[in-house]
Amino acid sequence: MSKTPLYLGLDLSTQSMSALVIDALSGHSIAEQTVNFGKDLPEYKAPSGFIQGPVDGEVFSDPCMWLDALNLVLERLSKKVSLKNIVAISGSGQQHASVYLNQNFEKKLLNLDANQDLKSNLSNCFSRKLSPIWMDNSTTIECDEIATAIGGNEQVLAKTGSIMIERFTGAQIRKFAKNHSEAYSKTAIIHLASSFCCSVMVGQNASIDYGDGAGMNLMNLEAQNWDDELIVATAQDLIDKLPLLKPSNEQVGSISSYFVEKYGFSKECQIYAFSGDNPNSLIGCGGASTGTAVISLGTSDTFFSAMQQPLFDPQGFGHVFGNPAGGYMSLICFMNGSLTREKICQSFNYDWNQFSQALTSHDSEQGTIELPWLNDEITPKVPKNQQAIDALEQAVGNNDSSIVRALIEGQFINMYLQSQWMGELINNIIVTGGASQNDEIVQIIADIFQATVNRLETPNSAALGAAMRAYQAHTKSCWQDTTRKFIHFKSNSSCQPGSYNIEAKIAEFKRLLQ
Ligand code: XUL
Repeated sequence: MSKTPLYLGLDLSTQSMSALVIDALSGHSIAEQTVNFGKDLPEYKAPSGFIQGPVDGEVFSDPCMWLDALNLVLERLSKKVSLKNIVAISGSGQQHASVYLNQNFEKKLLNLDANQDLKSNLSNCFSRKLSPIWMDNSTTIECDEIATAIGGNEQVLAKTGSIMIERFTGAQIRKFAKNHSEAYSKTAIIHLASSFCCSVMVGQNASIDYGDGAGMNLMNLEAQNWDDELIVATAQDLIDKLPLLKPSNEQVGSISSYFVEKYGFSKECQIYAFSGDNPNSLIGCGGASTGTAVISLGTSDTFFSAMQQPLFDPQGFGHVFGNPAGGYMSLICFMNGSLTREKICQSFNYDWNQFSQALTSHDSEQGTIELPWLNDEITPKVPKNQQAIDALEQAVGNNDSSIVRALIEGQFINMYLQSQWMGELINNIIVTGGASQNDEIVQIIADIFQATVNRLETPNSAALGAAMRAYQAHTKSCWQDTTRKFIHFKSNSSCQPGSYNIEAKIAEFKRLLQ
């Protein structure tokens, strides 16, 4: 077994908990384990990691399921790697999800019993059984109330880098405080998924980092502190219930003795602040510095990149978070991602090979484009587009597969247009996520953005980013060296831009919008 220093990245995502170990000498990942919530923990009855709430738009996850997953992933990992060689750990959590804990939490963390699992240790520490997660959009009223109290969304944008957003934590906290005031008053601390997991690993309440903190509509981006006005407008006594805000490379402490006893970690192993999945992915995709954008093609598509200055999206659809490597990062999230691509594929009864063929067999120069919103969209905020839905149905009837390319080009023209506010010159794009395996989609991205597109060796960019952050903070290496050491592209997968008449396509897209 390896004796070289190892670094562990944990990733608590919507559907799974993963652990990835990197070797500081070789610069490669040497072990990876995943616990899939649906498959491995079926007793939580959350096949994709979440459950719908009783009210329309409510989406929750069970934080006890996350604890069980942490036990299980570490148990599995301990069979593959000697955990005593891990010198530092950091982690990643799905952004915006919040965990509500009572006053038992802090005391209990100090005395975790290694003969029991984490859930049994911490079961009486929750003041709210379930955690609202990023898919919850039930807080429109609370968003309006907070924005009005602050003097409008322009003010919220200027303070936090985003207008009030339903899934962001501030509006979620307000809704809980309003509807469950007693349980809210029994809440001693509110963590994000990331800082909750970090607290458990270190055995004390951990801070929230600037990367994930910026996704709450509560942090003043420039002051890098809780914003007094927003805190007051959100809920009573909220300031007493929030952890401190700290830089992402903060050394939180040594690992809790629970993990030393149970899994054989070294008691010297250091824990560094956890962050959100998008800030971690920025690092784990090699996007720590400006000039490289990341496109993650998942359930929803996201586009993000490092930013020197906190420029804000004047339309209010995009977000600015803290970049764990320092400075800022932009993020835009599109609801019409893989679900829309799947819908197109299924409408024609295609498999993914036939879908790819449909993309290549139609020329982009001559082809038209279509608005890509087969489902409601948040960037821009528009309902699903009936014209596009009808056009797809008609094309299926006529067996005219040119619509496949028209819709996919429409997706990335929209992404191109919506990313223009960032004002960064993008020469390189890293694509990650399931659909990044599709060569034709990758070529369309290269053409539209006129950038070189690369794919990564490791698909789990959030866990890799967390492990890299642990390495960087522990060794105090510079980000350039850290990126060079751990980011490896898939060989022969680089894609160069071809000629593309972007102005004509944009004109057509705008015409369709009218
Ligand atoms: C970003 C967002 C999602 C979550 C879950 O704002 O809501 O990307 O971080 O991955």
